[in-house]
Amino acid sequence: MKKFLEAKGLLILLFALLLLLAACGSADESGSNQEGAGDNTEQTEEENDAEETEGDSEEEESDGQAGEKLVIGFSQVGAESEWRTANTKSIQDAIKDAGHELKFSDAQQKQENQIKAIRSFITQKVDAIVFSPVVETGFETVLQEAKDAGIPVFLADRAVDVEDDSLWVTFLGSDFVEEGRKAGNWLVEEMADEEGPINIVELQGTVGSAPAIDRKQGFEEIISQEDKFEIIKSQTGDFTRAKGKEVMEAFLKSEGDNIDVLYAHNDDMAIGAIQAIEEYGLKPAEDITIIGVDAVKGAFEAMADGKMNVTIECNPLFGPQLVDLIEQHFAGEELDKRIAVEESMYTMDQAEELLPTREY
Ligand code: GYE
Repeated sequence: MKKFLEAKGLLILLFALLLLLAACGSADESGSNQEGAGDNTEQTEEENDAEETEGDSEEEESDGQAGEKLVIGFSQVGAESEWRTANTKSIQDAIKDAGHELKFSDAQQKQENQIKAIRSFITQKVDAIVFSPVVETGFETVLQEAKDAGIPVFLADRAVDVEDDSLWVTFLGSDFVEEGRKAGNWLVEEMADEEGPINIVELQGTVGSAPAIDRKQGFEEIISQEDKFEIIKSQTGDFTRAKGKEVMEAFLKSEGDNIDVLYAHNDDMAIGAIQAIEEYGLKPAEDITIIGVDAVKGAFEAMADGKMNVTIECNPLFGPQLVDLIEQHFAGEELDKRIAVEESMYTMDQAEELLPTREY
């Protein structure tokens, strides 16, 4: 019995020693890796057996290694516009072309659907999540859940408004404030010789979405520098043609000939509004100056027909760039928190020539 106790004591001592060694090893590892690659380096450490057997979910659920096939969950906003359709295809194609597996979810412009989709990606233990948030706020909890599960989140197209920016790896998307400024600057120049008041109606994007908030802000920042401009009506058209038409009908009903300019936060709403203007008996682009954002084919067609004046480019074709960033992350590279897509602006006189070359 004594011998047995002695042997047991020795075993316990040995085990404790082993545990101590394992603990030192893992502390060292995570320390050096965090410096090297930011917040989500846990992903590449799944070989740490001690942690694995203890059931640490952060370590368990990540098997993305550099050059490896990844399982990527993509929570998309919806299918509300031409821009969105092009963006969905670009991201889906890029993920598949790079040999990764895609799990896709369309939120139909509803935040609760996106929260559900992200939770389901977490349960399915995907390697990475691509997320285009419908609105900016209200995603803290679910993003924290993804972080706790050790799954890196890549924001595509739209930003979130959360305090802790370690909840996502990087944000790849357009500078919407700058797009609003471009729209404002174009109008200021176009109307340089006109006397005021110049009455503007605004079709806003989805309430609470980054592009709606930012495009409004950038535009107002510029036009507010001159007294002659006034936004007389501003309402959401939810980024869709149908809603754009419906709201423009209401604007025309109450303001009619008083309207000089339409600023639409996307081309689809502008195109819907053009129909409303024609049905009301006014000439789009002549009686009412029309500004859109996105530079989709539909806007080029409207401009070539002389029905729309200008569109500010917002490029949706960033799928390949996004996949590169995801792969860089899994290769241990540190990414900038904010990566902007470069874009331009196109007017009516360029439309016919450029239309055949437009990719979206
Ligand atoms: O401008 C609009 C779409 O988030 C940039 O969403 C995107 C916007 C785009 O529905 O057409």
